[in-house]
Amino acid sequence: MLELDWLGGKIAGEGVLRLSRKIRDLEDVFEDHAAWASMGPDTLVYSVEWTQPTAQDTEGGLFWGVTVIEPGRVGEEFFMTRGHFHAKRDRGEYYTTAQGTGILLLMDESRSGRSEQMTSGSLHYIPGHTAHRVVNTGQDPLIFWACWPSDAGHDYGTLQREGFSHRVVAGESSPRLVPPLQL
Ligand code: PAN
Ligand code: ZN
Repeated sequence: MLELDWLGGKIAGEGVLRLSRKIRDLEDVFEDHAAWASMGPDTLVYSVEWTQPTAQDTEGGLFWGVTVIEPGRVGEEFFMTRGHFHAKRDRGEYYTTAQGTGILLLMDESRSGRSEQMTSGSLHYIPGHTAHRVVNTGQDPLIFWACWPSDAGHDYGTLQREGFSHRVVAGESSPRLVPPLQL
């Protein structure tokens, strides 16, 4: 059995997998390349802990994980996850926010974008065929839990080539979507 630190964003127990993404791993993700290049390459942007109780690709299995996005910006753009479509496009996912404030960016395969506000207790259903990326717009870590099918897989290449439909940047008083989108 595993133990969750729900608000701290940690999973304790055997077989927990972990990864971290630093500034140096995210060169193609942020728009302002000069700002990206001026930052310490080892600056932590986000980390993920997750459990895979079945083998990857098991039809009908589920994985469970947590992501912690640090507060910060690259130029005007807030720290965020790389974002992806699922390799098996029809696979959906749940996200739920434990702590912090952010924006879930969603984009379908015809590049139509929408967004949902993330705040403690918010639950987000990500349908299949929908790219998803989380942006930390707050001053504290943004912690969210996720549950996704074992055979979903991650397609990062499509967004690497084509980018996301929208970006989230710091506005004068509140975060702003570019191009504008109803929050
Ligand atoms: C999440 C994400 C996690 C990190 O577990 O993988 O938040 O984001 P990136 O994978 O985009 O770097 C998920 O959506 N799994 O399917
Ligand atoms: Zn996903």
